[in-house]
Order: sequence, then C-alpha cells, then structure tokens
Amino acid sequence: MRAFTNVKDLGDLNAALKEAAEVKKNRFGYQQLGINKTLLMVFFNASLRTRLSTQKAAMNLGMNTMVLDVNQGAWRLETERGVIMDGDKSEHILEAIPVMGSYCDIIGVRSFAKFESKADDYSENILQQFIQYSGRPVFSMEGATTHPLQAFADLITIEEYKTKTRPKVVMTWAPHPKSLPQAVPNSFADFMNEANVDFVITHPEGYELDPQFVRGATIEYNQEKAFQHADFIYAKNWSAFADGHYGEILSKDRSWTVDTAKMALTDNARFMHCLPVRRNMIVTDDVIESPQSIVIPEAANREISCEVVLKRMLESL
Ligand code: AN0
Ligand code: CP
Repeated sequence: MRAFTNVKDLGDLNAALKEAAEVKKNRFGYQQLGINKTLLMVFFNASLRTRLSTQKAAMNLGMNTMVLDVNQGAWRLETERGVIMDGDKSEHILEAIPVMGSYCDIIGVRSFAKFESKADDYSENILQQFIQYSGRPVFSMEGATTHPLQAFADLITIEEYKTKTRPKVVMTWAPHPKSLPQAVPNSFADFMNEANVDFVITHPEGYELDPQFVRGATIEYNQEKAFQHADFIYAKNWSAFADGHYGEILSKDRSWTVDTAKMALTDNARFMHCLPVRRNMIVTDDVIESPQSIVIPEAANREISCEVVLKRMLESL
C-alpha cells in the first residue's frame, strides 16, 4: 500500500476487517516488519487520538517514530507554487517534503480544510504534494476532505458490536458552535457505503454532503424518523458543503442534539462519535455516559485501524 486516503485504498473490505481482527488479537506479532523503519507524523493541526494511536500502532510494529508539529518550532511553510516569498513564510513545502522524506520510511499527514476555497480544500493540495514529492508511502491522519483511519476504526467497532448481519447505521448531524470540516462524515459515508449495513444520513436541509461520498445512502431530513429501528447512531457536526455556503454554519439548532428521548426511538442503538465531542451540543451527558455509548472502544480501535495500514505499508516497502 503506497497511499491511504479513502476506502478504496484498502481493497477488499472483508479482508481488511479480518486482518484488523488478527492484528487486534496479536498486536505485537509483526514487530519484525518495523525494525529500523521510521514513521514521520506531520501535524498541521491539533490532535489527541491520532497523535497517540498512530504512535502506538507504529511502536507495536517495532518502528521508530518522529512527530513534527509544523506550527510549533518548524519554519512557516509556503504551500502554493509560484508565490514570491517576500512575506512571513521562510520555506517552501516543495523543499520541505522531500527533505522530510529523506529521514523516514512512511509519512502520516494531518492537514484540515482551511475553508478559504472549496476547490482548494477538495483538491487535497497538501496531502497530494506529500504523496507526489516525498518518495514515501503516505497516509492521511485527516486531510481536508477525508479521515479514513477514523472511518476504518468506526467500521471495526460496528463489526464488533453488531447483533444483526446487516445493522441499520444512522449518521446524524448535530449542532456545534464552530465551523467543522466534512472529513469525518465524508469518510464515514465512504466506508458505510461499502460495508454490509443499511446506511441512513439525517441532517437539516442545506447540510447535504459531497455526492461522491454520499453515493446511494438514504437521506432522511426528519431526525426522529431516521432514528427508528437504528442499531447504531453516529453523531457528528459538519459545516455546509453547498456552493455559496461552503464552510458556513447554517444552524445551531439544539433540537438536533442526541438525547435520551431520541435514543429511545432506536432499536436500543449504540451511540458513536469520533471525539473530541462537545457535550450537550452534540450529545447529552446521559447518552454519552450510558451503557449504550461505545465512544471509548471506538477510539481504542484507532490503534488497530492504523496498525493494519502501517503493516500493509511496511509489507510494500
Ligand atoms: C475535527 C473535525 O471535525 O474534523 C477533528 C475530529 C477528529 N474536530 C474538531 O476540530 C473539533
Ligand atoms: N478522532 C480524532 O481523530 O481525534 P483527534 O483529533 O484527537 O486526533
């Protein structure tokens, strides 16, 4: 595997789930693969889970790890070609990327949407430059438009907790005070559309996601109707994708917050969220603390999804 940015990069999803189960049972069983191999993690944005779970996965595989927080201690990077660099940016990413590649064997990159331009965000400019110019396998640790390590961990978690062959999985928009990217819901839809689940997305009008990720999913604008017979509720906020409103907050309607009354409409559904979560905006204290909440095992599976991806990249070196 040379790049990991979406569900297609995993190939056969059932094979990937089987491999994840094997890795989880024997997470230190592949240490020979990573001896004297180095992972570089490059962060343009903050992180708790991705930072720790990716390092842990690499250590499980016997790798050395290096972490660069670009905004803390590195030179400010210019990312556009052709710019006259007479401003505050000291180095161009076109030198920085091959230099970083020269010190490591695999690179993980986190670079969120900037919300300056939809075309720029959806071109995945930064991630694509790492793929093109580093000479190394590159995986997304959340790009501008996708968060595949999260969605793969989510799918592993659904596989572990499902009680039906084909569960009903409902992704619901929920309110948040700040503009958030579409990366998490895009990737969750990307994965659910390829998984053996009945997938429904519910959100207020105006919050339609990019059709390349929504594909054949059912859209239900009535949240309470969507929750009926659900086996998994996956809550997430995102900002608008629509032209003319890209990155905007169209609603902070707290009637969309996931609470006990709404969970009671489901088929005793499990509650999921990628975290970090704002309590009593996205979900009430009662729901996230309830026995139905699986947000902690979901986060723990980030170590497993990443270990599968790193293992495959190490096998392809
Ligand atoms: C980010 C997002 O919504 O994409 C990261 C989630 C994993 N969330 C925040 O910035 C709060
Ligand atoms: N879920 C997730 O990616 O969390 P972090 O932003 O803390 O890494």
